Amino acid sequence: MSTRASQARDVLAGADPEQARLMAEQVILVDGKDNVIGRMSKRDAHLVKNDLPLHRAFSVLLFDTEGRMLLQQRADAKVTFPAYWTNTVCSHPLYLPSELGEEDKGDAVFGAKRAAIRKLSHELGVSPGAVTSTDLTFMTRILYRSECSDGVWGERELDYIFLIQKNVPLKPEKNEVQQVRYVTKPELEEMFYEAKTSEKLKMTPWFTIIMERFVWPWWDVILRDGLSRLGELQDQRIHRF
Ligand code: DMA
Ligand code: MN
Repeated sequence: MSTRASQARDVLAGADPEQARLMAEQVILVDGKDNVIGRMSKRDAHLVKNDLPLHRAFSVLLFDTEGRMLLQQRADAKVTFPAYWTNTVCSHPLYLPSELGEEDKGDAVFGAKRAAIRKLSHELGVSPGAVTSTDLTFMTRILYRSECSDGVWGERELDYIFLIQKNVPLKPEKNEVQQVRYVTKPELEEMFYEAKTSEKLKMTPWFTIIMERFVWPWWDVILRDGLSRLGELQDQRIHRF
């Protein structure tokens, strides 16, 4: 291919068609204090050459009633971080009245909960009735930046962290998720050790941050008391990494 042709080649050329289609979704652009400043396609908001515009995201960590955490391995079809292991589900609230929180008195957390329920259904086949907004416990927000190894794609997000403890039937969507696995604390410690010491297993950067900074101690509380005492550990801050 000539240089000119390769320059003209779209960043999504060769991408999985369904994942390329989803790149048209409109994500919510925010400033560093989480004020909404606009919208952008998921595609444009994840390009390193656009300086990775800061946008709103969410990460859900679901525990079963035995206190095991549900992980997923991202599908090879994913444009960003394909085949990486990560927390139960992550995605973006979309620039829609329902997911901005406009239908809930401007409550952005509630908007993110609606998005989380939508993606639990889309990625893992959790029927929307099986997990409701009251099952989602909001914990905190993080702001982080991370580039994919391809140098083209990356993340710079203001990420809302939610916990769930519930046993739910799963039916993973193959275009999103290639495997799911419930892990105990020692099993996840082993996976992080393997990710650090070999190339065979990769963990997403945001899951690594969330675990190291927050979830290891939260997990002890969950094993002892379920989610009932976690309110004390919740905060309204934006933690920067
Ligand atoms: C984006 O997740 C959100 C975080 C917290 C990294 P994702 O790439 O899985 O989003 P989507 O499923 O919408 O592609
Ligand atoms: Mn993102």
